[in-house]
Amino acid sequence: MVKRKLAFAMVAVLAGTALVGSSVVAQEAEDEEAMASATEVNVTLQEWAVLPDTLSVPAGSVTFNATNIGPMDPHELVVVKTDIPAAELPTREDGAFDEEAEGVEVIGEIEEFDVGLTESLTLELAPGSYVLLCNLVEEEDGAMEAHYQMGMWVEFEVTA
Ligand SMILES: [Cu+2]
Repeated sequence: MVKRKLAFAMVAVLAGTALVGSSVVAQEAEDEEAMASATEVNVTLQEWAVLPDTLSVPAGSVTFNATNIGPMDPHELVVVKTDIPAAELPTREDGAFDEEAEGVEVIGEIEEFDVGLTESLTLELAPGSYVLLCNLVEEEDGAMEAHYQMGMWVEFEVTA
């Protein structure tokens, strides 16, 4: 009886492996399709604003092309799914947006990059309310300056 169970378990494992293999291939095909049909959003980052060229996109694959025009500071682009108004997001002690808080979900981000550069990120976005923001904090004349507090955020909508 024990032997029989083992054999059965082996078959289950093999079947499972085959399934994983085919779903990986399917996923890759889906990814390629998504890349081809991604909605492009060009986002300008500057002191102190996040300025996308559209405030609403259809759900699905979305490519953010973020350009940092400074003039001085590196910036980043964080894509947050939340129903909380953009100006009222939970913050940490240093003034930064709290990425771990209740009611917010960080979907993806372009890490900080320098003035004059453009960085891209493609995400699968479900319908809902989002905030695009820069969450850098730096010391400025001895005080902590959170880019979120300085106004580097914008509300963004993904429609069904
Ligand atoms: Cu910034």
